[in-house]
Amino acid sequence: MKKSLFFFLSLSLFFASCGGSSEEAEQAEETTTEESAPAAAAPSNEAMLAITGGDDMKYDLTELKATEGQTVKLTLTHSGKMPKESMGHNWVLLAAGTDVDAFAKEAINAKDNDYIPAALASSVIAHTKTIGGGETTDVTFTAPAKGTYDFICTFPGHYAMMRGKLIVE
Ligand SMILES: [Cu+2]
Repeated sequence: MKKSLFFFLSLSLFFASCGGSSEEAEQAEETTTEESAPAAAAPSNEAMLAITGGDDMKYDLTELKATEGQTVKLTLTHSGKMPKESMGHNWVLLAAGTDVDAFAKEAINAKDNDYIPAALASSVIAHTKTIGGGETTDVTFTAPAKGTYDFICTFPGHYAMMRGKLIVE
């Protein structure tokens, strides 16, 4: 009896020490964990952009940058004192290939929809609401495919002065 028990124990020890397959499995698990961790915690996948418009009917920036697929939070600040009715500003990002002049013309008639023409909604990637002096607003969107996109203020008469490019890399 004793002899066969010893044999059984040594046999199990032998298998335990030679368990190459289970060691490999453990290593594989560790590798998987290491690979997935940085992607989940990557803070660079968000871009915080800020732009200001004033009573001088100008944006402080005419070029903004983002990376394709990034979550972009754009904050628009109206640094002036004039009310929304006479010096309203918004920030409207237009899809590639949009006729900016035609879009801005349509927007003039869309006061009830914050100067975003509903019929041309498919040309809008993202937009803020229209604000007056002293106000701040923001919009969050996913940066589109690599390319250069026009942004404008669609308040009547502003887009000729208030326009710029979002460069997506
Ligand atoms: Cu404006």
